[in-house]
Amino acid sequence: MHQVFLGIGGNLGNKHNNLTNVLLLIENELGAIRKKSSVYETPPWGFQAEENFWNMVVEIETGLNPEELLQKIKSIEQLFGRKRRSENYSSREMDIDILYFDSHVLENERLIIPHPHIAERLFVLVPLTEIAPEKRHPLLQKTSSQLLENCLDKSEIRKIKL
Ligand code: PH2
Ligand code: MG
Ligand code: MG
Repeated sequence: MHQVFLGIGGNLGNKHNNLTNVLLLIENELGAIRKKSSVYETPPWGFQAEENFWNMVVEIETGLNPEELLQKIKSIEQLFGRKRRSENYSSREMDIDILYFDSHVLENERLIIPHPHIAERLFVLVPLTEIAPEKRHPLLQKTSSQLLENCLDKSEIRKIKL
């Protein structure tokens, strides 16, 4: 079995329902959820949009390999009506990113693991540090807490009381 951290988020549609539903789909299709962060409201990072995101991070245990996991993630994203709206960042109903896959380092045309932007994004580091403060980034060799401390992103992110 593999320990995988997923970053989840969206800024279109009913964000509360979408997160509730995606957690069920993750449990059914990808693997058991071992840890689940709080949900955070976060401003769009890297592009302009009206709607803020709701983001969270979960730790799952899966028997899938990275390619199988990616294929299933894409099918799940499509269930939420996600369409490729542009080559750049754009608003979306649901995005599921593989942050870490055990401590593997992997790069091909479809997939880069660890996710290349972990260290730059408060919307990832805050929920990740909440559930895995000591998890070490296999390339940067820093824990989530250390990455958070060094992060230059100063976005205002807010824990949502659900
Ligand atoms: N995802 C992006 C780009 N920007 N900003 C926030 N706040 N949350 C996201 O999940 C997000 C983003 C690309 O996937
Ligand atoms: Mg993403
Ligand atoms: Mg993605």
